[in-house]
Amino acid sequence: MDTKPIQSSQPPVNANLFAALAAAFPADRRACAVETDTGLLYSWQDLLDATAMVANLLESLDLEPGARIAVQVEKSVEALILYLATLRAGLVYLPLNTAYQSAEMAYFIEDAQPAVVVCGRSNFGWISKMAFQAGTAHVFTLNDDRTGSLLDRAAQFSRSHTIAQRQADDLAAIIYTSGTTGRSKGAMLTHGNLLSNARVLQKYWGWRTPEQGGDVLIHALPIFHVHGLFVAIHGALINGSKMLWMAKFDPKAVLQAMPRATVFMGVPTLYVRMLTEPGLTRDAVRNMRLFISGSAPMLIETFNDWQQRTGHAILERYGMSETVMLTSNPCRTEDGKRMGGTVGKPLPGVQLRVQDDGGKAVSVGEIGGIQVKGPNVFKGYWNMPEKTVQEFTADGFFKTGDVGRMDDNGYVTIVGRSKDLIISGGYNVYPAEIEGYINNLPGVAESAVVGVPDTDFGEVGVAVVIAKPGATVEPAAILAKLKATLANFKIPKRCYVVPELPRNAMGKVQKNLLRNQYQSTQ
Ligand code: MCA
Ligand code: AMP
Repeated sequence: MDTKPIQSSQPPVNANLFAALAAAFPADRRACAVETDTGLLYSWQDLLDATAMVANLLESLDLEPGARIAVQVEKSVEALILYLATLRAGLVYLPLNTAYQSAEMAYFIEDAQPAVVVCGRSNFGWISKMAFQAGTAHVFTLNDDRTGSLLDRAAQFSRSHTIAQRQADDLAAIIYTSGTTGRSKGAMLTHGNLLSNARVLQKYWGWRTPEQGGDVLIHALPIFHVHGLFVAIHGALINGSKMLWMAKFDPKAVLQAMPRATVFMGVPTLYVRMLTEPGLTRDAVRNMRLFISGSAPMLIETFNDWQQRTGHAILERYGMSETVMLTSNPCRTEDGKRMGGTVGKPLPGVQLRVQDDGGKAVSVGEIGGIQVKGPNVFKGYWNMPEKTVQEFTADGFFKTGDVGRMDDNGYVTIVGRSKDLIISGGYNVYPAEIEGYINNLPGVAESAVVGVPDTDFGEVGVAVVIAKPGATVEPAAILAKLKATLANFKIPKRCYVVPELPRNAMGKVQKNLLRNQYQSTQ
């Protein structure tokens, strides 16, 4: 008997995320896809042409499958095009916050071993040196004024390009997220992770296709983290929705754009800042359909104030770099009511459970560690197989490090974190990393960094430092040294030099006591 498998004449389905996004572009390719705050207009055809040219350039470099394209550039539509082109070429996108300084960049480049690095003109000198030393073959520039060697080179390539064939399990991006030990971990996300999440959110948040009247998204977040890069961009593109593109968040500019938009996404700080604008009225938001918040806890006061001023209940959702979006408050009434103070219910396809320290499920309403499973959960940490194993349970649930409870209607409330993490204005700051730098400064014996409440950023860091016997250390000098080394959002807002730190019987620093002591020292 002939046991040869039957060959199908059908080409395999392409699981490349870009293929799904491009398939959703509206039939009218001349329509505007992205409008910038400087008045530039990009059509859907422009996105297709430009991503083809950049993808052709990347493919001409003959990179290994799975090669990383590390990008530290200011927000621009060309940066968006580079992201999409990287997907299109089947390569792995690695975005880096523009606030990162040389020590941070050196770590990412050494760890990820990117084949290509793209940076702004003003950083080319030091970044290219660092990258070439680490074995990177190509360094391009991309500036926020549509210039740079990446675009110069891409201009020589064709606008025609066949989207690279990828499996759902192939890597699409690596997102670095800080670790409790102070060492950042690269979360490996696949085409399948990102596409499944984008499709679930498209339905759950009731995005309206152009045929259904269309949505218009105000995009005011940075594009080097999950919120701005994936949730916002995929949300708009997979739905053929136009984006009003803002290089930086400016509350007045967002308010001005609202009459021409329907959806806004922000971290709580953006809502807090918009609430200080007298122009935030029911009339200003008359055209808006949906306000979404996430990345950090939203105070119930902010939720209530927003509802009172605008008539809109903000939809709060919860996610992580490792998992993209996990839970969401309902958008459509048939899915339930939006409950302020909660992060809503597990999204369709996401299994979420709350367990005690002994690995047993807690009762409804009881507090425990949040664990998740689903097609959105990442493939593991780059180059850290042991760490990856540690973060999953034996039955395949990812341990989020968030502490919360679920009520009998399935709504999840996050009450804290078992990981020592500060979330400031939507950015994560790991005290262990900052303490490591402080402890290495001359004259410092030890330090503890804790998060305290802040009206603008939600939470900010405070450093408490012990000097070595006989040494004198100045708080201002410590902060100045940190500022010269670390990303600006990581710098503690205040620093105190004290004789000793409170410790428990085991000798461990009692950070809860420090939090209480320094919370009202603004
Ligand atoms: C700026 N500064 C900050 C922060 N941002 N300090 C603490 N926390 C911050 N987040 C400091 C700067 O160091 C500077 O200090 C001063 O504030 C002004 O800086 P500037 O750049 O002008 O600030 P800004 O433009 O007002 O920025 C604030 C911001 C920004 C708009 C809230 O931080 C932001 O865009 N945050 C969003 C972050 C985000 O997208 N997160 C999503 C992560 P100095 O004057 O002393 O130098 S994705 C995620 O978390 C998960 C997966 C999820 O669920 O979404
Ligand atoms: P990241 O490392 O940037 O992916 O941040 C993920 C973390 O942000 C989560 O583990 C949560 O601690 C936090 N987070 C995200 N969304 C929310 C939210 N809506 N409420 C409270 N915490 C959130």
